[in-house]
Parts: sequence; structure tokens; C-alpha cells
Amino acid sequence: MRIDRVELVHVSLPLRGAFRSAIAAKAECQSLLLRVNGEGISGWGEVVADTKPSYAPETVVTARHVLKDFLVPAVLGKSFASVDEALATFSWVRGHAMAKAGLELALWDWWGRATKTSLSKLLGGTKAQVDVGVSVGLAGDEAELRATLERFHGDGYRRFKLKVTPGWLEVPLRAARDVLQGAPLAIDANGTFTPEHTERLKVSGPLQFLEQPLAWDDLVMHAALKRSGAPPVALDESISTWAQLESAIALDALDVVNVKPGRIGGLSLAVRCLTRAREAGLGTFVGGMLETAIGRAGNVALASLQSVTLPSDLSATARYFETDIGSAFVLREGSRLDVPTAPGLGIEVDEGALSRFTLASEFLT
Ligand code: OSB
Ligand code: MG
Repeated sequence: MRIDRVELVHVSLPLRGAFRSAIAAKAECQSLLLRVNGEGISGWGEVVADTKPSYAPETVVTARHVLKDFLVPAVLGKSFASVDEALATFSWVRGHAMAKAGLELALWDWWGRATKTSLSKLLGGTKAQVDVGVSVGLAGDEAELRATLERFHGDGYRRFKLKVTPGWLEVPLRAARDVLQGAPLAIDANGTFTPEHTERLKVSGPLQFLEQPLAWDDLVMHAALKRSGAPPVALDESISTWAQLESAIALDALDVVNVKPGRIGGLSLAVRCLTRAREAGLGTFVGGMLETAIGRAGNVALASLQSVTLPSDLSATARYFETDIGSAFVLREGSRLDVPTAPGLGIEVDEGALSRFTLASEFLT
């Protein structure tokens, strides 16, 4: 593998409906895309950093800086015998997981195209379809939430993750149990509860998991919450490195891990985290960051591994966008998405849509 040129493309895609959580309200999806080129082959990647550092410390601007000044120069013009060999050239960079994961995805797409192998197969995936659910944003009021849930249920989703806050917990849960007729439910607080809320977090009725109830950088309080007999604890923000996963397992701080390649620093590490989590007896799923078709294809390939045990937060393209920049993912019978089988990401990028949504682009050589 030899990469001679990298294009950075900053895009903004309008979302079909604004997505609101405890930490952000998004009407559009801004992403930094990468196209790597070499030996007549190209590969696409996506950096899932947002414009504001509200979910994680990185932003589109910090990712561009780190890619341009450190990560891309580490790989440009060199020859590698594998993707892992290329990754080793920038493993010295601390943090900046999203920037690294974006470049890694482009390298995997390139490698898959070069070897005519799907990303799912390269990662060791065996499932032809993956179970998915839908992540439901905060609503203005109960009537609005009920209407949204009815629409998603009608679309065929069978696992619902509700965004919650200390001011929006019992109402959405009651409405969802009423509307969804026993479909599995989970909640995601994005770190907005405190240990003082422990009793309220022991919600009545079945719950698949309680995602990131406490602080984004905490493990010890989550362990205490788990010991208190709360519903299964899933961690998202708190697991942003391999060492944090090991620490969380050692502290018995979680029952479930939400694995996002962007948050953890790339697909290779995500595969290892899934294996480690299964060894430790945890439930596992692949999380989403409202990605375009490029990032979504990487997530779907990852979710095709046997080490993913729960429905992933990967919805169909139509849940997010009117028009995406690449092939659409369609919701299939049983709340599933098909895993692409074509080489690399297995999707085609629509150059017309891409240029329509491009804010800025530059070449690094
Ligand atoms: O906390 O899981 C989260 C989206 C952006 C940032 C953080 C999160 C989310 C989601 C959406 O929950 C999942 C999806 O892409 O459908
Ligand atoms: Mg989350």
C-alpha cells in the first residue's frame, strides 16, 4: 500500500429533523471526509468530530490540524504491507481518536478495494445483516415524542434508545412503554445525571441498558451505580481508550459497552475492544454519530462481527438524511440493515451530492 495524496473534504448535510440530546442540538451533520489515493486506487474515510467539543474534546478544526500536521505526513509516500503497519506510523500520537479513526477508515477502504475484499470480511465479520435500533432525540413535549415513536415503530424499528436528562426521564419512558408495545427500550443520558439521582435511575419496567448516566470521564461512580442494583449500565463517552475499557472491566463499572470506532480511535482497536468485552461477559453494540454513508458503512461492517451481541445504533439513511453522499442503507424486515459485500466500504460516493454539500476541500501531497 502506498498513499500519494489525501483530500480533506469538509461537508455539511442537512438532517431530516433536528437531533437533540442533553449535550447538543444538531440540524445538520458536519463531517470531515478523507479520500486517500495511491497506485490508482482511492479510499474514503470520515472523521465523526462535530463543530463543538460537547460530546468529545475533538472538533472538525482540531481533527483537520492533527491530520494535516501529523497523521497524513506519517503515511504519505511510504509503502506498507498492511493497514496495521500504516497505523503504527502514527500510534505515537496521544488522543485525537476521531482524527485517527477517519484516516484508518480510508486506509481500510483502500485496502479492501485493492484486495477486492469487503470491509466486513477484512475485519472478520460473518453476519449478512445486522440488528439495529433507533436513537430518539429529546422532544419538546410528550405529544411530539409519541408522534416520533409511532413513526419509527411504523418504519420497522424494534429497539429504541431514548435520549433523557434529569428533567426528561419518567415522561418519555412512560410514553415509550405505552406506544411501543413491549419493544426493547434503552435510555442515554450523555452524562447528565449525578450519584444523587441513583434512586430515580432505578426506573420501573424492563430496560435493555442505561447509557452513560454519569459524568463523561467517570468510571468509579458508574461502578457504584452498578452495585446499587440499577438497570444494566452501558458506557459510551467514558470508554475512549483501550486502557479505559480495561479499567472499567477491572472496576466492574459496566454491563454493556457501546463501541464507536471514532471515539475509540479506529476500527482495528474497535475489533479488539469487542473481543475483550465479550471475554469479560459484557453486552456489546456499535454506536453511531449521525455519520454519512461513509462512516455508516464502516459501522455496519464492524457490527457484522459475532462479538456484537445487541442491536446497534445504526439506522437507515432515511432516518437521518433526505440525500446522503453515498449509497443508501435501507431498513429490512426484523429491524436490520444489509452488510455491504462489495470491496472496501462497499458503497458508491455520489460526486454530485458530495459537491453540493462541500463547504471546503484541500489536497495534501
Ligand atoms: O450518545 O450515542 C450518542 C449521536 C451523536 C453523538 C452521540 C450520540 C449519538 C446518538 C445517535 O445516539 C446514534 C445514531 O447515529 O443513530
Ligand atoms: Mg451515547
